[in-house]
Order: sequence, then C-alpha cells, then structure tokens
Amino acid sequence: MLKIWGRANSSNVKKVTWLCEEIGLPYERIDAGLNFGVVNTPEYRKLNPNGLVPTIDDEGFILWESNSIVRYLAAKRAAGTICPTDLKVRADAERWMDWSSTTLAPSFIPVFLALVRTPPEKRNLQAIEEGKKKTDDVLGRLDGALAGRKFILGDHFSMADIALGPVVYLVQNVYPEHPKFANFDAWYARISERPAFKKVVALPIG
Ligand SMILES: N[C@@H](CCC(=O)N[C@@H](CS)C(=O)NCC(=O)O)C(=O)O
Repeated sequence: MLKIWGRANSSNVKKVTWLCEEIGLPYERIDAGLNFGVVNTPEYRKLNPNGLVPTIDDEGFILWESNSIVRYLAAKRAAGTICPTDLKVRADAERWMDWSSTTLAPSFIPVFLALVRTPPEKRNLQAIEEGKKKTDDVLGRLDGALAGRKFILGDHFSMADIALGPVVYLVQNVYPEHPKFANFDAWYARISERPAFKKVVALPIG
C-alpha cells in the first residue's frame, strides 16, 4: 500500500491525502514532522534529505515534493480526470500548482507562522501587515483567474485545485478578515464542500 510520511495538519501533506481521498486510493499515513519528529532520523533523511514532509513510498518508489507527488499519483491513477491529459490543459494545471508554492504560500505562510506558531510578544507586527498585504494582492489575482470558472481550470476539478486548496484553507481560517472576492469565495465554497476536503483538509489549525 502507498505510504505517506507527514503529519495530517501540514498543508503540503494535505495535498497528497486530499488527492488520495478524492480518487479512493488507499494509503497508510505515518505521522512525521514538528512534534512527531522522525524527519531528522538518519532513516528518514535517506528517503528525504530535506527533512521535510511529505514523502511517499509507492511500491519502492520514493518521492518527495508535494506537487511532484500529486502530479505523479494523479497521472498514474487519475489521468483524464484530476490529471488533465491534454498537454496545454495539463500545463495550465501545473502552472497553478507551481504558483501555489512559489507565490501564494510564500505570501501567506509567514503570516500563518507569526499568528499561529509565534507567541504574541515575539510577533513582528510590521511583517504580519506586509504579509497580509501581499496575500490580499495574490488572492485578487486568483480571483481574477477564477472569473467565469467553477474550478481553476474551468468546469472540472483538478490537481491544480488540490495544490491551492490547503493553503487557501489556512488563509480562510487564520486571516478571515481579508478583502472579499466574489469569484474566489464561490470557488472556495465549491472545493470546501467536497467530502474529501472536509475529511482531510478541514482539520484544526495548529
Ligand atoms: N516544497 C516542499 C515543502 C515541504 C515543507 O515545507 N513541509 C513542511 C510542512 S508543510 C515541513 O516539513 N515542515 C517541517 C516539519 O513539519 O517538521 C513540498 O511542497 O513538499
């Protein structure tokens, strides 16, 4: 069975568990990271020299980097649905997956870390405000891309929504007072009502 190392509340691990739940792919998840440790053991570092989660073992094939894992599993198990087969549509999906990691997450994760994992007296308020402004701007761009679309690629739910959703879940719960965007709100309502999202993405923030 597919093995996934990583604590359930990590947004990068959630991408992988969400995909598995969506496509009914059985998996064994092994807690690792933060208070669970594991990631600094020599055994884990052999699998993933970064000491980060997630990492998977698919019948002996070891892979890390959440978006690469999602691309791999979706191409293997959900080609034509969650992983588009048309080259241009797939590139569009991959673009949004990369954008989630290179643009959305770096704008908001510093705000999340400051507000959720840093004691009030140690918070850098100016950095938090700057992160919120960057997040507002990035959400506005996502909102623009979602105009007239049910999901980020159009009518069909895809791996691009999976890469965006767990980070957006943090934004919605840690920074709910962000400016409102109609297309973004409608899309978030659509993805967050999916049973798999409710099961593995909508977990307590910590
Ligand atoms: N680019 C990597 C980033 C992985 C990453 O930063 N994971 C975080 C959790 S979201 C982590 O391992 N943090 C340390 C820990 O949990 O111990 C990916 O997308 O897989």
